[in-house]
Amino acid sequence: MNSRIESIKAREVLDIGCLPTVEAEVVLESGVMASAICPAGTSTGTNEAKELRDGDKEWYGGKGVSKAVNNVNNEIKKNLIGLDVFKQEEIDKLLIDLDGTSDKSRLGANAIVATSYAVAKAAAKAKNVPLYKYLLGNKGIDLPMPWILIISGGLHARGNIDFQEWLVAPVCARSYKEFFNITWNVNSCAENMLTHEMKNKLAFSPGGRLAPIFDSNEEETDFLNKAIKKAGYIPGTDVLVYIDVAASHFVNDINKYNLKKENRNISSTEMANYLDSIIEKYSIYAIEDGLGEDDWNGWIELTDKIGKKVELVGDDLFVTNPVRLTKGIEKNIANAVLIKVNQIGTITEAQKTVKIAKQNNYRTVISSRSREAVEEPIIAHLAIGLSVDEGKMGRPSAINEFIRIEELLKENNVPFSYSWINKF
Ligand code: 2PG
Ligand code: MG
Repeated sequence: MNSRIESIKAREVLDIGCLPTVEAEVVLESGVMASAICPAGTSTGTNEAKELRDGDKEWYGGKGVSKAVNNVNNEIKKNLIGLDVFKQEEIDKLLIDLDGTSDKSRLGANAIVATSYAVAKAAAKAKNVPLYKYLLGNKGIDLPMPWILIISGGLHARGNIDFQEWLVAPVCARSYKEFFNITWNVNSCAENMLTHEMKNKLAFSPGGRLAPIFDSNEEETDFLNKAIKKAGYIPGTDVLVYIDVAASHFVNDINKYNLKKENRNISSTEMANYLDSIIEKYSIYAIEDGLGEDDWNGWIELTDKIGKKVELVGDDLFVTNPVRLTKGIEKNIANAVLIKVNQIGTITEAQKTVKIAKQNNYRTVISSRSREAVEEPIIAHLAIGLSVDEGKMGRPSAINEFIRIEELLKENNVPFSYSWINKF
């Protein structure tokens, strides 16, 4: 059978932040070959699957991934050779069982993710279809709503402000092509305002995004609101706004939320009230990780307060984990889940989480990690292929892939829809 895996090889390559990560390459008996690169997070949740880093200070300051690479080249390779590449679920299960831990820490989530990705890519290539189509099977093609990052904060921007991300989605667009032009307009207005009118606030994150230095999270939000208006759009109507509070990363020892720039330590209840006031005032559409990853009681209160007004997304809270999401659903917490394959480890597990979310009417938002390889556009395929509602797209590589996919679908008259057009 020529769809059998003939060999697997991994290597240490660099992500956008120039830190090592795992690339895996799968070769089939037919000669088909596909490779994939594992992403990494900067603000990771405590309950995520664990990537394996060498810890050898002489090798990339301890951040090397040669152990994870060796695990692919030896143990994983030995067990996957001869398997049918179309059996993604079985292969992912084998990877989980082989690792044997609950958090993928023995073989390394980075080794497992790169392998799971490369297997899926090789299977799609063997079928001669794009990866998203392979993952969709017979389901129809719906192009999800992207969210584009405009402002960075928190751990992504050396703490210029407490909250981590402000993103936009111009739902007044009628295609991806138009969509990305409008996000560019908003970003460009924001940058111009900072360059010409508010010079002392201008700053950039290590990832090259705007990271203005205002005195409060509300001022950052107000600034984005003004930039959207200046670009000629109505916030909350033409252009939706999404804030990733990433609150797990500023909870202090006494379980209070430490808003450094505002010089305040506030309780879950006060955080919920603060977020409530911001969403009302600035017509915010979505709030992610408004409270910390283990503040389950706080989340109940937050959901009661704003769950009907906004999309309330759990990232560090659920970590794409079916068990944590199920617990959240039982407690009636949040109403949307962020999906990051490397938080859980395999494509199959992420698909399971998406399924549980859909069955319970939770919105699904796939997300890039803050550190992806420049040439890896897999997130765009996963967004469409896993049928999620929305996608936080961090890098041009993913955006470019969306542009290509949209163009090809139109050129070839393939039927597809945009779930977000005319919805808001
Ligand atoms: C997040 C992500 C994506 P990171 O918190 O949602 O922006 O960041 O990859 O650093 O966890
Ligand atoms: Mg997040």
